[in-house]
Amino acid sequence: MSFVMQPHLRVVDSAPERDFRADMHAALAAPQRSISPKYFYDARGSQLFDAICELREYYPTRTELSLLRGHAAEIAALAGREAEVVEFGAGSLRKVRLLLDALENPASYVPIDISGEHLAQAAAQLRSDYPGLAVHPVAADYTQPLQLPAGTRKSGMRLGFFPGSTIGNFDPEQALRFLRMAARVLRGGALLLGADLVKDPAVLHAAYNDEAGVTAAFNLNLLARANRELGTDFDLDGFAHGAFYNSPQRRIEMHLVSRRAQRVQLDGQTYLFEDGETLHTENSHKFSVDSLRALAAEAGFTAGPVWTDPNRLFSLHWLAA
Ligand code: AVI
Repeated sequence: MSFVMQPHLRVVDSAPERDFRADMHAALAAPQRSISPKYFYDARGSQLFDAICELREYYPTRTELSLLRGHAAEIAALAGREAEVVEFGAGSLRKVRLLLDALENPASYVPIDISGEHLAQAAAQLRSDYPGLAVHPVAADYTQPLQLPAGTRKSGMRLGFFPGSTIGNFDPEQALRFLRMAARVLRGGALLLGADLVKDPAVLHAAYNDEAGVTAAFNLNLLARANRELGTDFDLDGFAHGAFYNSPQRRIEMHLVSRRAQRVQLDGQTYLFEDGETLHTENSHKFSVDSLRALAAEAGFTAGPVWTDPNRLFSLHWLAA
C-alpha cells in the first residue's frame, strides 16, 4: 500500500470502482447474496444517511451526541492536553466538533475516510473553524491494514474516535481485526468508541423501518448506484426494503428483497432472482456493555470508563490502547 502525497490529502490507492464491480459480481454469484454496506455511501447515500440521523425513530445519533456533551469534561480529563484526534471515517463533523471543543488545546486531527471528496470537505471546514488545529486527512479504507502519517503528533496522546456504532456494521471477525489495528496505531493513547446496545426489538425495528421511508431509500440507493456506476439494470421498483432484528445474532439485518422473479445483467452476465430472494446489504450488530468490553480486551485494549444514557440505548467507551 502506498501513500500518494498531495498538499493536504494522503491518498491510499484502493481502486474503489473495481472493488465495487468485483464485489457485486461475487455477491450476485453467491448462493446467499450479500455485499458490504460500505457501498451505501456515495454522495446520495451519505445525504440519506444524514437524514436517517435526524429521524425520530433513529435514536443512536442524538443519544450519542448527548453522551458526548454530558461527559465532555471527563473525556477531556482522560485525554489531557494537545491530543491528536484520529477519526475512523470522516463522518459527522458535529460529533468530532463536540470532542474537539471539549479537549484542552487539541493539536491535530487525522480524519480517515474512503471518500476523498467527503474528506476534503470535512478538512476544509475544520481548518477554517479551528485555525490552530493541524488537519491531516488520510483517504484510505480503514478496514484494511493502515499506516498513519508519521510526525503529525505533538506532545499529547493519540485519541482514536469511532462514533456512531459503525463497529456494529462489521461482522465479529472484522470488528476484532479493526480493533486490533486500532490498538496498534493508537498504542499509548486511547479509543473513544460508540456502540449501540441490545434493547427492546420493537425499538430496534422502528429505527430501521422509519415511517417516512428514508431507510428504505438509503437501502435502495445501493441499486441506483450500481446501475449508474457499474451499468447493472436493477429495476428499482422490483426490490423492496427489508429490515428485521435477528435476535440470536443480536443484529439488525437489512436486505433488498426481490418482489418477483427477475433477471439482472452485469457485464454481459445474467443473474436470476427468485420472488422473495434477497441481497443482504447490512448487518448492524448490537452489544451489551460487557460484550463490547470483552471484544476490546481481546483486541488488546484495556477497557476504561463507559457512559450510557438513562434508557440504556447507547454506550460510549473509553478504551486505553
Ligand atoms: C452507520 N451505521 C452505524 C448505521 C447503523 O445503524 O448500522 C447505518 C444505518 N443503516 C440503516 N440505518 C442506519
